[in-house]
Amino acid sequence: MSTRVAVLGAGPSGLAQLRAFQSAQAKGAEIPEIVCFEKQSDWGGLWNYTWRTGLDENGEPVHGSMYRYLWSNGPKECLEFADYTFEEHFGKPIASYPPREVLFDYIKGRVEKAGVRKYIRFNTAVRNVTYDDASQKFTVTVQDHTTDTVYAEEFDYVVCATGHFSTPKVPTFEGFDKFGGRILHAHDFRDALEFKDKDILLVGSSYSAEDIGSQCYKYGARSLISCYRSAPMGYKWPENWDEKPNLVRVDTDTAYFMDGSSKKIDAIILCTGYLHYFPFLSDDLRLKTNNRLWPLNLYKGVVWEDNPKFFYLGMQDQWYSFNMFDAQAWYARDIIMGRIPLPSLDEMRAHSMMWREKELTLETAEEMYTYQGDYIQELIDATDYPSFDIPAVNQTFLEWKYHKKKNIMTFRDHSYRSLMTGTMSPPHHTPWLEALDDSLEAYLSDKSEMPVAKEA
Ligand code: FAD
Ligand code: NA7
Repeated sequence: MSTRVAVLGAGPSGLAQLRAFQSAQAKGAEIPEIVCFEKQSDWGGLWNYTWRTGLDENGEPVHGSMYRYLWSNGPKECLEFADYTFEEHFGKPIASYPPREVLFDYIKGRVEKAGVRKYIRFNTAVRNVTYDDASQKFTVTVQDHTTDTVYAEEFDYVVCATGHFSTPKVPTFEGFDKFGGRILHAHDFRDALEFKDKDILLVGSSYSAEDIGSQCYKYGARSLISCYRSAPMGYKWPENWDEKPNLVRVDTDTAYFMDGSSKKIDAIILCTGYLHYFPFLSDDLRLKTNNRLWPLNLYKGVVWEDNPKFFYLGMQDQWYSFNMFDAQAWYARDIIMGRIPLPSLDEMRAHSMMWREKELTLETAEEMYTYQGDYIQELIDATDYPSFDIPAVNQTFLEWKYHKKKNIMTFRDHSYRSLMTGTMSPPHHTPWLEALDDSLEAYLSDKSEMPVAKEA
């Protein structure tokens, strides 16, 4: 029987794995048999928007954490695939911060071109994965919701690409059980219009707090207050947005903060991050980490050191995203195909510790994305993934950070040069704050949403 590889999840990381194998095949290599299990009915992972929250139509925990009106939170030039550019997909240069639907379209375009949908079993949730030392095989047990059957198959390798921004981390605060308004986690936030004319409290000081708050501001929240545990976000917020030290307690309608201040609020959105959660993996295979740049036990950030036939993709905190998943998928592919030999366990551990020790010295954002860029460089140097100018991507991150610092409400109006094609992106037809229609059609059209000035 031929070598069999299971890929768990068909989000950007799982799709990168399918594309990596297909790319080797297109160059004449014989590839293993691949089966990808995806619990949703379509591919794209988080980028496949759902209005649902809680449980899905099959009773599975809803994977989606994205919301309406979500636009890329970094320049698209930093996540561009090196083997499939935005220009190739859209047939023209487009602006730098596309809304979700546009990025979803781009992700789909590459895998449609590669013809890898045939490898995916949709509506199929992975229930259990175990490894048997005697047979040296994994048993993957899944539930196919289309036929409502549970079955198991054996594999030689498993690649876990189920993401880590879907199981919410939900702290509690004194008085939550008495609060009279809605309390939700960012994972369940869907539409900013729900919070129009409301006074909102955001707990947390990272991407979700920044972006969900900005959405609520854009779509008409009356006031916002965000609070931090470690450090403020520190942007120049609009006049109806205050930033406070952490929440101490709430009563029926008021939040009390560590600096002794308080404010009446209508709703609380917990932007407190996510758990790496793999309930379907046996304990010997399960990654246990918080959201950070160098989780341990993963050689080169992908190989499960305790069992190097098991791989994880995309488990790091993400400055880089799509092209990092690619670099990881190409690397995992080449180990599976015997093109890259693995060192001894001690050497793998020593290598991981070196990266961890470096991670612990990082202080600034620039140091962090440069570190992640160095990591990606190390991976792509080892495979045939098309090389790209990582120092130039780091430079784009630097400009992005500068634009955010200058004005958090206008940073998405800036444009950057593609590091893959050299083309400068055009400005978008409408400033982000005025662009209320986030559809693909509106984004790709030339029509401004700005009101036309009346002639005198
Ligand atoms: P996911 O996209 O989470 O995909 C994992 C897949 O695994 C899903 O399809 C899921 O259904 C499937 N799966 C999970 N469990 C099972 C199971 N038991 N059985 C079968 N299938 C399963 N990144 C950016 O680059 N730019 C952005 O602007 C950006 N914005 C973001 C905004 C939000 C709100 C969030 C939460 C994340 C954002 N990200 C952004 C980061 C995001 O993590 C990556 O872009 C990307 O989606 C990660 O891909 P992935 O394949 O690793 O994981
Ligand atoms: P992150 O980036 O993991 O950030 C989580 C935030 O939540 C961070 O500011 C934490 O503060 C804060 N947090 C966590 N627990 C608490 C408690 N108990 N009290 C107060 N604050 C808390 O998650 P995000 O959802 O913002 O971003 C995830 C991805 O989504 C990101 O990659 C984007 O692409 C979109 P800390 O700094 O740890 O003190």
